[in-house]
Amino acid sequence: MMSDNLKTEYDLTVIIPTYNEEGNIKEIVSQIDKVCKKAGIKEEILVVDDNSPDKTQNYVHEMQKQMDNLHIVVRYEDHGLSQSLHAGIYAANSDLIQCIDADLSHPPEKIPIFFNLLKNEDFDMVIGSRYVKGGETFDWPLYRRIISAGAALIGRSLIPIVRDSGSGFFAIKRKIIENATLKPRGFRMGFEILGKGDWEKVIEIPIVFKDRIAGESKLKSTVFTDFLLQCAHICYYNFILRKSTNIIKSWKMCIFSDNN
Ligand SMILES: Nc1nc2c(ncn2[C@@H]2O[C@H](COP(=O)(O)OP(=O)(O)OP(=O)(O)O)[C@@H](O)[C@H]2O)c(=O)[nH]1
Ligand SMILES: [Mg+2]
Repeated sequence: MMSDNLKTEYDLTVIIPTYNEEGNIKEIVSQIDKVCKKAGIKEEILVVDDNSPDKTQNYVHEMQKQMDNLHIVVRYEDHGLSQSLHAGIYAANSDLIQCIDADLSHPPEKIPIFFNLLKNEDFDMVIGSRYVKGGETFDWPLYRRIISAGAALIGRSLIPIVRDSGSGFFAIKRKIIENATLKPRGFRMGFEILGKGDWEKVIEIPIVFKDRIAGESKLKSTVFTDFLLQCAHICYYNFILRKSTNIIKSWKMCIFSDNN
């Protein structure tokens, strides 16, 4: 168990979920560390690995010899991306959390922008978005663009103020999930937080999403079913259990705001 004192030791925890990322882990860790050092952010880097059989863990242990801000959680059960992010958020030693993929698809140089919006502009959640002006996906085949845009559209039917609710590049204040009953599954942890978390101010910033170069995609055919189940649970949580008003709140924000 982490002591509460430690939570103030870092300004930000950057969580990297990994499964077989030996071709990317060293590069992403060093890029994050460089960007944060340059911006004066004292960051913890927390790798959450689902017991990868490749060299991901070995490389992290190697880098830990030079970096005392690099930590790793290895999970042995309930394999999954959202479950790993959830575990990482609870293991983090700071109250501001950034999630980023390991495969260099997300630009680490944007981390100081996320951090500033949480810390100084009082946003509760910041989302790196492919679907706002200036954002895009690079090198994606047509079928992937269609599936991703379709899922984004379904996401918008529940939380219309956010265009890219499926983005894995997002940052939160940890307090917004303290009282939420999250049911992490699939690849859309940010959407789970949007549907159930206790947020007031959310913003999207444009990102260019690049296709991975090293390693293989872990996207499974079940992610779409997971997403539909997640949508159903978010509706149940909002309308039957009445534990959140996020769907209605976000529709009201959308209707009464000039920006949407
Ligand atoms: N801990 C953990 N991490 C995972 C799991 N599945 C994927 N990841 C990590 O989550 C991030 C996103 O996974 P990707 O396979 O890149 O998924 P994607 O970006 O939607 O798909 P591509 O564009 O094809 O790469 C990467 O850092 C993966 O290593 C998992 O089951 N457990
Ligand atoms: Mg990827």
